Amino acid sequence: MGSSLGSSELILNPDGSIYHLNLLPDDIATTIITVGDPERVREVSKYFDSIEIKKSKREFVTHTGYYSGKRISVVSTGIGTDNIDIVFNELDALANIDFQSRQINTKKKQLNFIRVGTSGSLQSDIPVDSFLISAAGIGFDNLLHFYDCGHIKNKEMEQALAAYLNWGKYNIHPYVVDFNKELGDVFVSNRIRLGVTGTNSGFYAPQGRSLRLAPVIRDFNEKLAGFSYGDLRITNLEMETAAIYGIAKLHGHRAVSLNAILANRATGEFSKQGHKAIDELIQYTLEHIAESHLV
Ligand code: R1P
Repeated sequence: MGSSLGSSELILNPDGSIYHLNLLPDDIATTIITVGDPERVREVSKYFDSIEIKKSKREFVTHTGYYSGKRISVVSTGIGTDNIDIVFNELDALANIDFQSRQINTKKKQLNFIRVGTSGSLQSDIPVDSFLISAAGIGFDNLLHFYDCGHIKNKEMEQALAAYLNWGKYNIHPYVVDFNKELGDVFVSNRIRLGVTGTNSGFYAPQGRSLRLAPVIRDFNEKLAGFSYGDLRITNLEMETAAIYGIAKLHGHRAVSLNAILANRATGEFSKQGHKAIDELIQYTLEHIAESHLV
């Protein structure tokens, strides 16, 4: 028997639920859709045939139900990789830690994570309202640097990118983690393109935006758009994907990120029908889960 996790390590609420997500182990399905916006949870679960669980705390809203005979959870993460650390560690704890004994289960359960999010493209040929699967996530934030993660990264792409950007002087050391290809293949069609997604720790200067404050790296987006790695290029920016890929892979789970492109940063355009694009991506995601091997 291993040692049990202390009460400030595995924090449980008085009802036995996990600290931030407010969930019990049986509340989650094996297939979990994550969305940034808490309001988007009901935009997903409105398509379920039935909903059995509705729970929330802070920005973390969870609905679990059935779609086409498959049990699915949808969980909101809020914005940013700091929240991803909380949500994905707690979802893993729900699946792989016994809350009574506070011990890690010997038999590990693998979860499937599908992010359904919004994003801005870096190239003019990736139009607003189009869909994109992230084959890899590039983390410009710090989260993965706090974990022993050398074995799960795409070190080749990481080194090529570091040499190309040469941004060490800004203290930016991007990490690269690939999607789970088997899970990604579930969502491949001629409706959705494959890309590489940059994940940053902010929305304005960290994505090359300037209102009253100018970014230190003035050609941030152009520089990223100019990187190529084999057939791949950095296609879009958002705020969660690389961390999701990293924390999921470290725990042995499978993850894929699906993006509705709302902004085109090269042309300066922003979607006039963003809600419709997200709704179509939600329906696309659910239909592909229904037709897939996912249980
Ligand atoms: C910023 O507006 C938010 O939108 C994108 C970014 O990743 C960030 O979370 O995704 P969501 O629409 O899924 O939240």
